[in-house]
Amino acid sequence: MIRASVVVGILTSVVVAILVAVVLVDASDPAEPISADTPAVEPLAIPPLLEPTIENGVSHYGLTIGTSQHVYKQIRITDTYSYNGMSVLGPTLRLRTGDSVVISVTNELDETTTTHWHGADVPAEDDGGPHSTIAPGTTWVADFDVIQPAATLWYHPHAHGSTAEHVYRGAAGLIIIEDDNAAVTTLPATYGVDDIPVIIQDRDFTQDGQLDFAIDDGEEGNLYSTLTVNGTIDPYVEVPEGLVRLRLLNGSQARIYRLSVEDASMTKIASDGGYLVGPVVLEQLVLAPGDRAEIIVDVGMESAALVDSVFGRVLELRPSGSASGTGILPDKLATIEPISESEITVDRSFHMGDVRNFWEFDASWAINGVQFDMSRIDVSVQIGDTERWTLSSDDGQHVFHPHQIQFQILAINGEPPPPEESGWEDSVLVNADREVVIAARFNSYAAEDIPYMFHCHILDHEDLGMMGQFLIVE
Ligand SMILES: [Cu+2]
Repeated sequence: MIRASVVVGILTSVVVAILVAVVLVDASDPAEPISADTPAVEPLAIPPLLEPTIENGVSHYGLTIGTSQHVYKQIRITDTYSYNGMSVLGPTLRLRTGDSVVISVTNELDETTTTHWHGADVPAEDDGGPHSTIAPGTTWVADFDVIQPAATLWYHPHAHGSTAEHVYRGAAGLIIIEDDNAAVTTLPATYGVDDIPVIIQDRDFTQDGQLDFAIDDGEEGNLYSTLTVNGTIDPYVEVPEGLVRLRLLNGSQARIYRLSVEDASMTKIASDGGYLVGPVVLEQLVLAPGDRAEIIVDVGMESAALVDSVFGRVLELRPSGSASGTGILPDKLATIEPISESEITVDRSFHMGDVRNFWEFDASWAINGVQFDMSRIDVSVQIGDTERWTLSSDDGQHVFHPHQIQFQILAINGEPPPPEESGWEDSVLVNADREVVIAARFNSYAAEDIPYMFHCHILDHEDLGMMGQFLIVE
């Protein structure tokens, strides 16, 4: 027998769903894409490099997260979160493979947060996940050696239930790792000149210019209608003619970008975890939340533009005319030892889906049928093993992101990945039309006490429970 409350629940769900559908049709997309034909007005903000103090060969960095104010739109002053007193976002950390680093993170917010080093191969207690909370007014210290190759990583809060909001309000920054790879020394590498950080995030603003934040439990998460790059709306950046490197980060809550370059070629040189084997010329680059990509744009005498399929121009690359870039694109960038079938010792499957009961209105995002529980270990990995994970979904867009490891994609829908997805990755798009098989070597740190996370990087889904925990045991 069906109880009356269940019937009322179903009817309410139907009515609310219809109302929501009527009110929200396409509200998240921009009114009109920005044309690349007219020059951009605002110069791109470049986050400063954070200088370390060096003691006994150890590089010490200090980050402080707090509230701040930023002008996104003229006249309006918007309340934001940031690191180190910036108006929004945080400074860029530039590390080097082999460095020993200590990063202290002080929380000046009036709520608990964390700071996670996304893509970094670090011990679990230094990873900054939901277990490494930083209470208001306290400092948490991460202490690790940089043991991975050159890559563009990022840092952001990761407290369970508030990750989306803290990132949305502006708490995020880039990490650049450099190394001694001799193959790439001719690439553009002057930060802010021909090596440009490009942090892409969508936002909505209230009438009085404040950030309008919401979690959407739907299949796509919450999409906003204004695009920002490093906190700037529709920016330009002056660059030398010749090769320019863009370090792209999708720091958005949920939006997936489809990027191209107008009036110049686009060549991908690096994925999440570092350089590809060789450069790959691309027509379009799909950048899901959490993803990074390094691209080279060959800027001529006229402006080129990074363009998104929905928003139009993301960033105008304007030749300054005063300098000529000296960068040269090599044929070979890095050596990647492919993970072979014979190396694989364990197989696992991760299914990403909605486990709500039929009478429930709100989605219950889960992995393998269970929602996040900080006291439950979902997976134990033996250190030294190489594991193959099959990632699938039956509804919604998901971005599978395990902490600590960089993985290789073995197959997408049973086919080998294209060259641009054949490097090291830490985040990968998964949906009903895209089953992905990945493999990773677990050979750096054991984590017997504090688990690492694996989760969906659509932050709405993550905060709503689409996250699990793995240990790496001796
Ligand atoms: Cu998801």
